[in-house]
Amino acid sequence: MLNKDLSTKLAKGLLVAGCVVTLAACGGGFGQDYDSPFEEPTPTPEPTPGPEPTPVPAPVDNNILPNSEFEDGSGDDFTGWSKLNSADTITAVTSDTCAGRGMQAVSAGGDPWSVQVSSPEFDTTIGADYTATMWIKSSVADATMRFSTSALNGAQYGGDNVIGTSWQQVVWNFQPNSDAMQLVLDLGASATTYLIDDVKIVPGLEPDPSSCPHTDGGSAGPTNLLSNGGFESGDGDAFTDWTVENGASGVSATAAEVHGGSRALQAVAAGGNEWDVQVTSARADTVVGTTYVASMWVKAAAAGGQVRFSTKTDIDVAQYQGLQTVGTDWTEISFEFAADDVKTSMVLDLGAVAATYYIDDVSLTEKPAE
Ligand SMILES: [Ca+2]
Ligand SMILES: [Ca+2]
Repeated sequence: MLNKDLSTKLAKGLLVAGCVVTLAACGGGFGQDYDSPFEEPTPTPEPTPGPEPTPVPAPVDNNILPNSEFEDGSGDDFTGWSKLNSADTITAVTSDTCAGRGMQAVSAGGDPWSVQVSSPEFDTTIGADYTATMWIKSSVADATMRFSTSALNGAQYGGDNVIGTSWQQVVWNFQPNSDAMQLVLDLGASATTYLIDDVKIVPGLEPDPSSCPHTDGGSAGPTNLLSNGGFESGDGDAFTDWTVENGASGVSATAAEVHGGSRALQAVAAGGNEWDVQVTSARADTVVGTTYVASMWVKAAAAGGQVRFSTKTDIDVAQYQGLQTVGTDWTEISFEFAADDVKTSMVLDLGAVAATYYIDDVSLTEKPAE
């Protein structure tokens, strides 16, 4: 069943791959001025489709695009995404999505770039094969949209995709011309309202194997009560919605060791008290007596690290997890506790032993009913 579905998608991917249009360079200046319309590309000859790929045995989530399911962001913002044109018409929706939050874009019909949004930047290998995918539906039949890229060495453009009124996955195979780029959604060509979710980029030629709505019934799972739990937002070594309480000189952002997205927290501890290196989340709304699960993904540069969660509230009675051993592979550490206040910050206590830690994808969720 799984393989059959996947084969269908792979075949679909190949079809679209046959329509790929690649433009190597399209004049200087692109990337500095996002408000300028793209130059129209000169189509290059269509590439010959490659051999039928061998279906992979099971879906593998190797997406490299941060916030690809639009779950992060408040109001109509999508963390890491930039609305380049017609920003007012690009909003967040929570119904009729693949799961959780999605993006709505209203277009009056015009130039492809007149409604335009770009993804967070992602690192690439120049010339390698990548596959961008997106789930999208239109309020009218036969709308057209395309993918493009924004990068130092010039934009690249996909061909037009015809979008109907049911959810469909559009696929674009491309070869980056720069070692970092943004994926751009050009949504302005048709007069329609689009709904969009699950924008993914994976290395290679096989499309992301996601379904829409998600096969778990459309639920995004428990809501993460922490904002910026993936540490994707923040300038320099700062992290939006996180506060370094102690040991700030050892806390920085890293792009080299990440569990998800393109940014994680690095903490260098000298060894001492648990709280000597301490990073605290923004306050989350919690219900007194309700059980919550805090989780972080963590690894250390060398074996023997020890970290823990604790809580911080206004009632000044913290709850502490026992120290958890951290090895050199990414490990998920979870801490279950009953909230004792209406606002709770999660605290990462990283100071106990001398180690360098990498931390990513911190979440706080209500424990599901059993
Ligand atoms: Ca979503
Ligand atoms: Ca991250």
